[in-house]
Amino acid sequence: TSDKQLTHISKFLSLVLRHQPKTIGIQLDQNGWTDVKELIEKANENGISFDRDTLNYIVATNPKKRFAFNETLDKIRASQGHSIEIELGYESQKPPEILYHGTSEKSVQSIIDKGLEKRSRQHVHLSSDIETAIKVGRRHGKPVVVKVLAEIMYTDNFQFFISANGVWLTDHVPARYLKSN
Ligand code: HQG
Repeated sequence: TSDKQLTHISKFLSLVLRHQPKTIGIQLDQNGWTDVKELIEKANENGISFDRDTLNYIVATNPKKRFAFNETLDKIRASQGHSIEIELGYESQKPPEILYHGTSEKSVQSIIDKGLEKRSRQHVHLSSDIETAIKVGRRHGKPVVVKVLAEIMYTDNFQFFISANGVWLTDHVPARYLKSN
């Protein structure tokens, strides 16, 4: 399997495990898990062919570690990024003093006015390092990094979660918790 094919399969997995399981007739349980055998079968029926070894390879080598198997290795889910409503079950934890959010230049004014909103996803996505935020922002245009006063938010009883692949998640960042420089 070539790198190009692996990326194609990985994008397909993001689509069905985060957004549209129904397009291939699979279901996610309330925690986002789906049966590995069924996923492979239904994917193959829908023209995306890969076997269990290839899936193992993708899960292990995916640059953002987007997918995870359960303990018994018969189920798989995306570790974050969902638009459909599921309960990831991560425990709330204290974030670092500052977390970063990458966005595009064109969204900055609206973010300063309204704070960070989760939009189509289940959470606002934040990172503990600026480099990751720049990459995330670049997906949307000219990147701008917004600083979030995460520890103060936490002290004010906002919840923060860290996904299995190291992305910080929260529900909403009111504008007053954005740092101005
Ligand atoms: C913006 C990728 C205007 C927000 C990444 C973002 C991440 C506002 C966009 C993950 C706003 C939503 C998520 C406001 C937020 N006014 N714009 N008030 N509040 N926005 O893609 O964080 O590669 O849903 O700045 O690495 O970009 O897919 O969120 O630009 O971890 O694994 O609304 O997706 O991971 O865009 O990215 P998205 P995101 P994967």
